[in-house]
Order: sequence, then C-alpha cells, then structure tokens
Amino acid sequence: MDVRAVADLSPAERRAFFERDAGVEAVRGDVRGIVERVRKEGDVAVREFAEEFDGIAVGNLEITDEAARAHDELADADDPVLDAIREAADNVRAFHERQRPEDWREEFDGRELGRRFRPIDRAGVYVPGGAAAYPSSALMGVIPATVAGVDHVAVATPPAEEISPATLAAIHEAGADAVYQVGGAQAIAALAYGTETVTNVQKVVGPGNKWVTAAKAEVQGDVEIDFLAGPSEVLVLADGTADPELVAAELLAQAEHDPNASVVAVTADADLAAAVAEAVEAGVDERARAETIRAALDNDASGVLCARSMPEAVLFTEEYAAEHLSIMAEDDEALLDRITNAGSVFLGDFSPVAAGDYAAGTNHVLPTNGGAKRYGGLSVDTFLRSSTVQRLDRESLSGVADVVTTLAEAEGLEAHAESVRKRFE
Ligand code: HSO
Ligand code: ZN
Repeated sequence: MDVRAVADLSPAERRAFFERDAGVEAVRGDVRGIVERVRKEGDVAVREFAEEFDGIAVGNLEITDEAARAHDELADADDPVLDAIREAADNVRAFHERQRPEDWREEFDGRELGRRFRPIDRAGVYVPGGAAAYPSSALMGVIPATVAGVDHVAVATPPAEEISPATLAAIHEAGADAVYQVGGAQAIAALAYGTETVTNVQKVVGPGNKWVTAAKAEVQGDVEIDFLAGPSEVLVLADGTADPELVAAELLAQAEHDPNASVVAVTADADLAAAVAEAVEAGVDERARAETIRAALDNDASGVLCARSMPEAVLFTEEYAAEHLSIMAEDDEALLDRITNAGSVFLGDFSPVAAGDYAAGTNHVLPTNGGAKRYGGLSVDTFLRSSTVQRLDRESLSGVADVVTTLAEAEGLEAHAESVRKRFE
C-alpha cells in the first residue's frame, strides 16, 4: 500500500473515496424482473429462483421449527458457539433496551401535548447466508425489533444444502417468530409483498449483497426499508501516538468482508502513515482471507492517507462519512467533538470495530456509502412509529384561536376557522 497525500488526490480520486458505489445500480434492471415475478407468482417464483441462483430445490419454504431444532441441538451439545451467541444477544438486548423511548405529555401554555411510540406490527429481517453466514447479523436485525415490541418478526435467509446451524440458532435465540429459507432479491420481494407461505411485512431491514440491496431500493415505497447497506467500511483517524499495528489490524479486519470493502487510515503524521502502510502489507498474507483483503485494499476507495494537518484529516473524515469510524489519538474526544458524520464510533486502542461487530452491544447494521450524513444505523427506533397527542381546554384554545382563524382564512379554509369559533358560541 502506498501512502498518498490528501492534498494530492485528484478530483477523480476524491470522488472514489466520497462517492463509493457498491454496484447496486448496475443490477437494478435484473432485480426489477425478479421482484415483479415474486409479486405476481408468489411461492412458485421463489422456488424457481432458489433453483436458478442458489442451486437448491427447496422443500418447505418455512423453517421456523428447523431453527428451533438447530438451537436445541447446539444447546444439547454444549456448543461454545451457542454460549457466545447467548452472551452477544444479552449485550445487544441490554444496549437496545436503553433505546426504548418513553411516551411523554407536557404543557405548552396550557396546551397538553405529547408523543407516544408504538411498534409496527410486522417486520422482516434479511439475514445473509451462503458465502457470508453471519449469525451476528441475525442478532443485530432481530433483537431491536423484539425489544421494540414488534408482534411478528420474520427472517429470510438463503437456502443451502445445510443452512449454518449457528445462524439458525442465532435467529431463534434472538426471538424471531417465523423463518423462511429464501435469499437474494426474491427474499426481499417475498417479505414486501407476501406469498402463499410468506406473510407480508411493513418494513424490511438488514444487510445483504448488491441484489438484496437493489431489491430493497425496488420495494421501497410499497413497504418501508431501513436503508441501503453496502459492503463494510472503516476509517481510522489517527494521530502520531497511535500504534500502527492496531491501525493496520482495523483495516485488515473490515477488508476481509468483501472485495468491495473500503478501508482507510488518515493521519497528519507521515511516520505513522508509512508505518501503517507497512504493517498492512506485512499482515495481508498471513490472513486466511488474504485474497479478499488484497482486493479490498486495491479498491479505489481504500488507502493510507497523509493530511497536512489534523483539521484537514478531520475534514476528510467528515466528507467520507464512515460506517465505522475508529479514532486512535491522544485526545480522541476532542476529535470526536468535531465529527458529525459516522455510523458507529470506536474510541481508543481497546475498542476494535470487531467488538461492535459481535459483542459490545451496539448494532452492526450501519449506514455505508456516506449514508451516515443522512441517517443512523439500525436501532429500536427503526421499528417504532410515533403519534402526537393533544388536549386543549377552553382557555388554551382561546389562546391560539386568533392564530388559527387568521391563518385558516388566509388559506381560504373557512370551515377550519368556523370549527374553532363554534367552541366559543
Ligand atoms: N462489520 C460488518 C458486520 C459484521 N462483522 C458481521 C462481522 N460479522 C458490517 O458492519
Ligand atoms: Zn465486520
């Protein structure tokens, strides 16, 4: 890896960092066809696509009982993976319980106003499978929904000769109500529109590959979605006190997810930058997924960057708007104060992104591709909607009566004005 100076990046190079593209647009056309067929033909289309794309002739589409069985089998075998799933689930649940908002009512000049929060009825969570079997993502998708109080939480995960028992166990442990073996764009369509077997949901969430992501873009509007989540990203903002080995370890870790992962280190310390680049190089070959890592490092949106000053490094960080932002610097809190765009922030030497990926309790379904400028990651809020409430009495209504009648008449809505006057006749 070469070290590049932030100041020397060409406009095209800057765009590669700031307008990361996960290849979603390129598959929108194909995905539209899949979504339409599932919408029209239901289970038949889902089965056909499973044969075509997953090479699997699926029996029952619903595998809720199989998930429970996989869970029990791991429990009977005292499998340490189930222990880890349970501990991770407890931590994720605890952090998300803390997010549950309270309903409130308050007086505003005698007007009693408030907000109440209620869960949606039915949510669908996509849990990636196949090349990337992620039990952790099952916990991250399902637990916030259950904590929010969603009545029916459905999970879709791709069919396989043998679906990962750990993934099935995690889905069950997290508290899903229904599990379906259906993957890709067809899964998103099945959850959005329903089929003979799959109950349609009101909101579809969760990470996935570009077909899943394109399908979420396609169904958006007919159902709610969380957001479009692309390949993993990390940006490490470091000063001269950072340990280059730890910075490199963060880049290597997220790089192993996907050849399109984007991993960046930015610092104003030229010695640190050189040491990080060297440590990354030295670390690639010994990693099990060296090939994927190498591809991610070669991505135009990856690199070790040297800024002229920390303010310049901070500006770059803001513009990049990372899914994961790691700050390794003497005064990390002061740097954090200057940053608003980040999906999840990791402070100090002992907060690796992997802690948040699995076990700390925070959610790992986070905005990528600069989405952190516009929205936050998956949370309990994702599964809630709010209503406002008001109660006025004679006195507080009379306090705003003139405002209402004046504005109503200005808008030509005489009956609105009359509905207020009526109260005082
Ligand atoms: N870093 C990924 C999540 C993940 N990591 C799952 C390991 N397993 C996206 O935030
Ligand atoms: Zn990860």
